Amino acid sequence: MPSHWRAIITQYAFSLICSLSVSLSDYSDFRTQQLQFRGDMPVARPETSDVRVIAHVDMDCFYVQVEQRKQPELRGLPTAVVQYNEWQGGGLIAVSYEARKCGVKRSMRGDEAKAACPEIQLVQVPVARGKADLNLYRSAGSEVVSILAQSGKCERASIDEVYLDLTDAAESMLADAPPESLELIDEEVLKSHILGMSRKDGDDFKESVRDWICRKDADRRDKLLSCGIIIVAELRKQVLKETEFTCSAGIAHNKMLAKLASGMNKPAQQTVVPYSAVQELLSSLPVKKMKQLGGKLGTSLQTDLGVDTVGDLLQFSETKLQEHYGINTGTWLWNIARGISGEEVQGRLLPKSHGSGKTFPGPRALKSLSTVQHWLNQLSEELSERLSSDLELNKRIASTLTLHASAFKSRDSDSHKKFPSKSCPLRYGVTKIQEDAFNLFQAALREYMGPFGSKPGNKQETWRITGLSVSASKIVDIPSGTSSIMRYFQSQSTAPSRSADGCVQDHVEMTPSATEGCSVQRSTEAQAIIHEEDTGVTYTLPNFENPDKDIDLVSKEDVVSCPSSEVTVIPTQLESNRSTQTKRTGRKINNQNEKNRGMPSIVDIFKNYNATPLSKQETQEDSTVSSTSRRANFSSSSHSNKVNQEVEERRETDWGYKIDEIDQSVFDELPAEIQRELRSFLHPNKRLNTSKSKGDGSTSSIAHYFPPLNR
Ligand code: TTP
Repeated sequence: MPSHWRAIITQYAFSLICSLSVSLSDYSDFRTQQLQFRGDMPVARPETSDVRVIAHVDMDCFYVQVEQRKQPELRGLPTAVVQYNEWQGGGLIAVSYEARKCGVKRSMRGDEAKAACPEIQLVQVPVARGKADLNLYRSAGSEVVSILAQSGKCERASIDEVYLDLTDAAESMLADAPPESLELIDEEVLKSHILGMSRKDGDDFKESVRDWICRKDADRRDKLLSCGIIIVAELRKQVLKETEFTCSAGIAHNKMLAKLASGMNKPAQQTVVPYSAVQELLSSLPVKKMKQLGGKLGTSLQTDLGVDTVGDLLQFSETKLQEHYGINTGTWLWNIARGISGEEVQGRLLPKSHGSGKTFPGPRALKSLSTVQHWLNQLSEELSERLSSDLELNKRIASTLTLHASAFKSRDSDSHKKFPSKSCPLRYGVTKIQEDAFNLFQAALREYMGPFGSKPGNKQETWRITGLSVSASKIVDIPSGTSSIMRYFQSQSTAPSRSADGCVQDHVEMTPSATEGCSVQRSTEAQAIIHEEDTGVTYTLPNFENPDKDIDLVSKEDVVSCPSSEVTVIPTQLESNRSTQTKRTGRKINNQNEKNRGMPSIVDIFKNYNATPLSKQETQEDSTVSSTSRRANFSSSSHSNKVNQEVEERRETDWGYKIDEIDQSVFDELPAEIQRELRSFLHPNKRLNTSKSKGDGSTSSIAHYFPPLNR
């Protein structure tokens, strides 16, 4: 085999074994993959000794602004965006500031809002597949991100929120054109709210701001913050000019403080937290308002330690807090009481995960497996569409599928029992996602109902589903050089079709066979789901999250957070059933029907590969070029390049880590020369997973997926 082909194949094998391992190894690597449980307890991260300048930018009444841009005649009028739902005029999800002045709140339904403000304009969220379609808002959010990302390291935190690390930009400004040297300070800068700024009676507000910003005797931290104020004001103006959207911002020395500040003066304003104002800010801040203290941890602080405000934590030593909450969380609490947070702005412009959800409140609660399946199919379709577009546009793939639901029982002896969340390896293709989502649901339902809950004939206990969502997480970039995988996916038909070997059953069995065909992982931390009806948004509320703003944060992110580390794989009989079953069907994957249903075989990928043969070195150079041009697309600024370089580095780490998860038995069945090539990719210090072959008498399917090229 020519060396350039080997190099190409090696790259494919490398990426496919890591990412598409569901089809290649019949889930075997997932069986050996033990993901670590990470609870939702906050963890202290060391704060750098260098002064940082961080901004949190939050769009004002975002969905309303998007709708007003579409219909300019609505500008200036009290307006609200309502969900797709006829009941009582639909629930409000975004309310303009004009409507807020009339007493309209997000918690209201359309009819209530009209009663409070008869002139209110209600705009319905766009609808697709019988549920809210948020694409319009997502792409509007992306427009904003692309502007903000030019200024420094940028982290998209939700559909309408962004963190920026402006340290480099502020330092450059301080070196080249410090505020005190500026003759003209923009009006937008002068409108900034600077916490703790002293102002003598009668002093003009803007003059006081100017004095604060231009103080010659200010310390370096405040000088950098002043530069941040000027930069953010300029960015907000640019966002307004280019997108017609207003936004508010918080500017501080860390993410935590910047986020707290951004909501303090809305709309279209910015708030600054100098070091000197931190204690005062925190002393009056109710613990529950602090990110990560909205849930059980905050409640425990209130009830067990009598802490009402974040500042109250100052009375406890670090050791005392560690005794109560463990070393990490204890230190984190000690730190936040002092406004210390080492959390860094991640250079991430794309969402961490994708989710699609819907609620079924009151009489619309789902009560049969067939209706659940119907809705899961819709949600899975939307999810699949977004995964395909992420793959196509961003060359990213997700590897974990998670099902969340909220439910209640008709005769509930255990009313607080949450419907468990379930995850499994994600298989691309609409039908696969639909099948897996439904299987996850059935597994979760069995657990929720308990051993006697839904025995056939047991009419006493029935269930109702009030919310459903599916999400895809553990998203990673495809390593460069795998362009034909993209081509393969593009050539795939995504038309859903009923699976011949599907595991869908329209009843709940209390035996494991109900989920045959699914490898089920149990989410160790059940996540509460709070949905807005029909918004298509799933609001996950991990324990200890702030139920107010943090729900927003997660929900707006379109993200159902399911980091791998929160999921524990529990190898079950079901998984080996799955392995066996998939092995049986593995050989068929080459036929057209199978192809249309989801995961490609590696053979098909090779068939579609038309690249001009290159030497191994050339291949690598080519990869570099492609990743460079991808970087160039993000931003031309050198800072951005640095950001993306970090992303590239992280990507390599991601894949390096995954290599360790390759099942030895899968590896053994690769052709010897490919094995050699693959080995050369492996980190010398890391070894392959040495778990034994499955021992069920069957051979792994990899050989069938991986015939010689000249076949
Ligand atoms: P938020 O930023 O929480 O609110 P907002 O932008 O509407 O208003 P504010 O000026 O106070 O920040 O949410 C951003 C968008 O997310 C919001 O416009 C609509 C959507 N959203 C929901 O769909 N459901 C919700 O429960 C929340 C909180 C937001």
